[in-house]
Amino acid sequence: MHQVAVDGEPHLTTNQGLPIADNQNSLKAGVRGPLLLEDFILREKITHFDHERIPERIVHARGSGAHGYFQPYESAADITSAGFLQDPKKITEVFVRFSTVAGGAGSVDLPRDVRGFAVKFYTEEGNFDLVGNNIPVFFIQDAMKFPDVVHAVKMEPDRGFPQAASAHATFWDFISLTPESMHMIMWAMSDRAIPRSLRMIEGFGVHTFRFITAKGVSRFVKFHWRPTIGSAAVVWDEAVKISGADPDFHRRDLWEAIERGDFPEWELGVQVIEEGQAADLDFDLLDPTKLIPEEIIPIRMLGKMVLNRNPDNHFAETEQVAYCPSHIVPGIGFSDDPLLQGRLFSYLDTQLSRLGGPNFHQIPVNAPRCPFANNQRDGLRQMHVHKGRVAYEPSQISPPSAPRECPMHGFRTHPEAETGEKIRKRSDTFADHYSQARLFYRSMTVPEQNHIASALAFELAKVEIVGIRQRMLGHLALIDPVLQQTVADALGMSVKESVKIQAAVAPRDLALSPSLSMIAKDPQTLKGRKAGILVTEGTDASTLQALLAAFSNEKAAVELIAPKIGGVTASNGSAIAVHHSLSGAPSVLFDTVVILASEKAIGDLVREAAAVNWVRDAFGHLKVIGYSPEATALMEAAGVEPDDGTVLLAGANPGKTFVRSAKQGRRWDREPTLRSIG
Ligand code: HDD
Repeated sequence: MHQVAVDGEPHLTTNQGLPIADNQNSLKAGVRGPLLLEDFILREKITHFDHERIPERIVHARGSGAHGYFQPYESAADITSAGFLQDPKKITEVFVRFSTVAGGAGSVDLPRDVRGFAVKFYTEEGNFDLVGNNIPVFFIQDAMKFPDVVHAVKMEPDRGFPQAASAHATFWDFISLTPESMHMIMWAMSDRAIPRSLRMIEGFGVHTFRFITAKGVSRFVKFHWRPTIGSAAVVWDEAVKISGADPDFHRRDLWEAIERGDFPEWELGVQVIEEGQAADLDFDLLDPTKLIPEEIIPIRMLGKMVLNRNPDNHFAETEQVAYCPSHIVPGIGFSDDPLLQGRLFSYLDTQLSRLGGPNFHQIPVNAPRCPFANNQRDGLRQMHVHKGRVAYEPSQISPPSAPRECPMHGFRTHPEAETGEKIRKRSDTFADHYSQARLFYRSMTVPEQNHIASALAFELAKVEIVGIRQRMLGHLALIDPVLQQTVADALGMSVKESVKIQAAVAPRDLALSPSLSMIAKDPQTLKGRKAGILVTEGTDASTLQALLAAFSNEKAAVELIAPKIGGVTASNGSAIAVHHSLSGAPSVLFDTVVILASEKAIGDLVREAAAVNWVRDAFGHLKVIGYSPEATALMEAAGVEPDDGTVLLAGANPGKTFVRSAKQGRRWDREPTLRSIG
């Protein structure tokens, strides 16, 4: 939009460019009279406002986006001819949108849910959209079932709740009758579904894709995104509380990290499977409910993505961005995965209704950065003024600049031989629904296994229909009998009540894959994490300085919290400005916390429920807590039993002492002393 300057001043105008004299008052018949229909300025403004919202995405409606770039480490020409993967100097612009799946656009950021991880690469050969999730497998094997699984998880249609939650009868009704979903259920009930930050999620292309070389050699690939600062989750009780304390927790975290220059980064990698190797795997590569353990086929890292710019406008970019798995570039191809094949249709179709017609590719966030030209014309929201009389080819009267086919460099589908009857049938090679569910569950550390059991018990306790719970217990028996027993106990049910499920293929004990565990891979870092320091009147200035320096050294963000937003005066008389008042910043918002209370302030803090809860929650959420000697009374009031994750800040170098402990992350060994499964 152009700024309208009259006399050197910027002016408000109507959409027709008419300068507006008064933006405060509508046109009335007398100062106290009714509004006049004649007021075209009011009508234009209100009409535009009335149409501000567009249909939200049926899934993944809640999303947060960012701009950035991708750069390869080296040429991947030996496996793909994709232009953006040929040269380590080539930088490709990207736009990423992270999302939850079930909730509406205004829902909270931290329900238990899968996270979408969609990347648009604006390559010189056209846009490549990698539309993945933070979980490497999916609930269903065939696109035919997608509307069913989505209707089951969305709020129930008669009552309009629950919003953004799978803990209700219709979801578990569907799941309990869909054995193919069991592997994904293990992931969805794991800590992966309550991430600490979008900056810390892994991403997966889920399906098997193809990489094709310039010579036409095709190999199968699975795409992986790995955050360079490691993956982490919150604990469930924290997720519940964060949803109230900051419904925008993930969106804000992503925005603030980019604003402070702490740019989120991921490595992009692929597992490469030679065509002949596919038959050696103990499952079908076309089945999207299966993964290939890294221990069997390691990931080859191709390059790094950095998100370094926040959107200028949430609606124009994050809301209007349109990803389609069918947006592909030469050197990359599809497999016959029946879920992927269905997606190739669905996304284009959804953009037509969401973005109002076939020209959504002209919206700036969607437009290729390379030139694009064809003979498609007109349509709703056409922004181009196409010139000339020819909108077809071949033509002998079109100008030399008219677009022509490009046999040398154009996209070619890999010529895979296909034969077969027309048939509606699931391949027998897709029938083992339990072995990889077991593999995932058994590859977790003990705390992670406990969390899966707790999540199942929580969710199933919200299902009032006993038969659904009994059927789920039957599935759990096939995944792991100990898990079945633990969940049954937590529900106050007996395993004898379980519905006996006949597995189409008896589950097998596959070799475990420790790389699936987040805790086992915890990088033990404070980088990208956030510390909260509670300060009071008279806080010891030198301890505070030592802590700030130590956190900065570790590249951790720090926020100060005081009983009042006006800040405090430290022991040396300096005024300390703070980011939050105590009531607005519960400890769930921080990865690690410190209480720097002074002698004169501690009495008031101990009497303040918000302060006691601050400490009690941080302890319950297994965080490392630092405290000044004067704050001991608050630790006691919160019922904290000192352990190696509670650090008394006394002696020389309190900053170093504290970060050494805080870097080790949550104290999982504290958990069994605080919480039972269920
Ligand atoms: Fe999908 C959106 C990821 C299966 C149909 N999907 C959507 C988004 C992500 C995924 C990340 C949000 C994109 C954005 O931020 O705008 N979807 C997946 C993954 C799947 C998957 C990883 C399985 C491996 N999806 C899937 C199937 C279908 C769809 C089987 C339909 C047959 N998905 C859609 C959709 C959405 C969508 C209805 C809603 C909004 C949109 O496309 O643009 O077309």
